[in-house]
Amino acid sequence: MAVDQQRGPDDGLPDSALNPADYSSVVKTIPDNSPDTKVLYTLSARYFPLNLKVSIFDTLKSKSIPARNVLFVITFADQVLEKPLERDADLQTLRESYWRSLNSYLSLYSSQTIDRENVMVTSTKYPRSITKLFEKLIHSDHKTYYVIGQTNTGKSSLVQRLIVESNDYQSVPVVPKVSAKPCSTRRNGTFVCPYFGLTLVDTPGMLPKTHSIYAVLRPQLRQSVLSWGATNSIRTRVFTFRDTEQVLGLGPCMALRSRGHTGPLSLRQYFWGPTKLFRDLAEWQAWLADRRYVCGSRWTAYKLHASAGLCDVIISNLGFVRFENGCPPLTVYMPSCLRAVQRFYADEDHYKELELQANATFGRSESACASCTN
Ligand SMILES: Nc1nc2c(ncn2[C@@H]2O[C@H](COP(=O)(O)OP(=O)(O)O)[C@@H](O)[C@H]2O)c(=O)[nH]1
Ligand SMILES: [Mg+2]
Repeated sequence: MAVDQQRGPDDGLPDSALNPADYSSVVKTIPDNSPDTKVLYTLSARYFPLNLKVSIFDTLKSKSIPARNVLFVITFADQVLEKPLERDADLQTLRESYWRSLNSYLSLYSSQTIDRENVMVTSTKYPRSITKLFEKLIHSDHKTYYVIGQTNTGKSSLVQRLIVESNDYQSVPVVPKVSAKPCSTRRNGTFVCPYFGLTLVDTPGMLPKTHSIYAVLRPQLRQSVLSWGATNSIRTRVFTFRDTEQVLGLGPCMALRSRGHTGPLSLRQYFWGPTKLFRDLAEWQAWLADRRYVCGSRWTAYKLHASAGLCDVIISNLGFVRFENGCPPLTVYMPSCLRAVQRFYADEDHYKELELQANATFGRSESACASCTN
């Protein structure tokens, strides 16, 4: 069977019509009072962990669906690795690490914990990862899964490939369409593999209206940002700050200011847009105010915690910056409605997470931001 990749929805909508489903309209389609229904929650490794909607457990509880029925699938594992995934052992290591991370992140907000068994890691570039997921699904008792998650986190790809995996696809008349263009899945699609009794419900992609790039960027740009995320891997750059007033711009939504730091800064980034070293502050201020990209959101300055060892700063829906050689006490500027966590590694697999606390807020009023999201 040809695995189908279409360029965009064929409903004639213009490219700028990015209409993400909201969280409540997606979960509303999961039947009430259905303790046997399961949820497969896709979390793209690119935005992990900030793309997890922590309130999912409460929502499902109101439908009598227990937390253990949620299977977290970390997709796009290939996008955040330097080497291709080639061995099941690597998959296992990743799974351990994401499981720990999920619990560490959740502990910032709730008392909920997740079992290791309920975390899987996949990449369409490593088909064995999908085989393993498939085996897990067919060995469970009740096999109806709602596949939910943010737009462009690989939900439709997963459903498509699970159907292929079932080798039962002749009995499945259509398979879901996959597209790099966000919000291509407009309504639920139910796919049944009769032989295994497996039912997969592919849902439209969600995008949070707050705490995300959706709330910040001009509408025409949201789409290209999200599509960019589906097709680009991380990049490594080394920057040298030569004086104390330089600013590093990471895409149009984040800047690092180097006051007090002059050494080289080795960064791995997964960010949309160009990375530029600004020579002086005035130029940077003009850039931040550039209304071509960003709605008139307020901006917040956060002081990063200094760290001698490896650390990451993860920004909701945008990506992450990794400080390879430790982090100097930089100030990071970003639109106030985005969230960020800083992650400190004791070693590759052990780390703790801290949400960044705002230091100062400046710029235009919040209301200008809201008016741009329509
Ligand atoms: N590199 C990579 N690309 C993927 C993976 N999963 C999906 N994609 C691509 O990401 C884009 C969005 O996938 P899609 O399944 O439509 O996402 P959905 O919006 O969540 O249904 C498509 O271009 C897919 O080919 C993955 O594991 N790795
Ligand atoms: Mg889809």
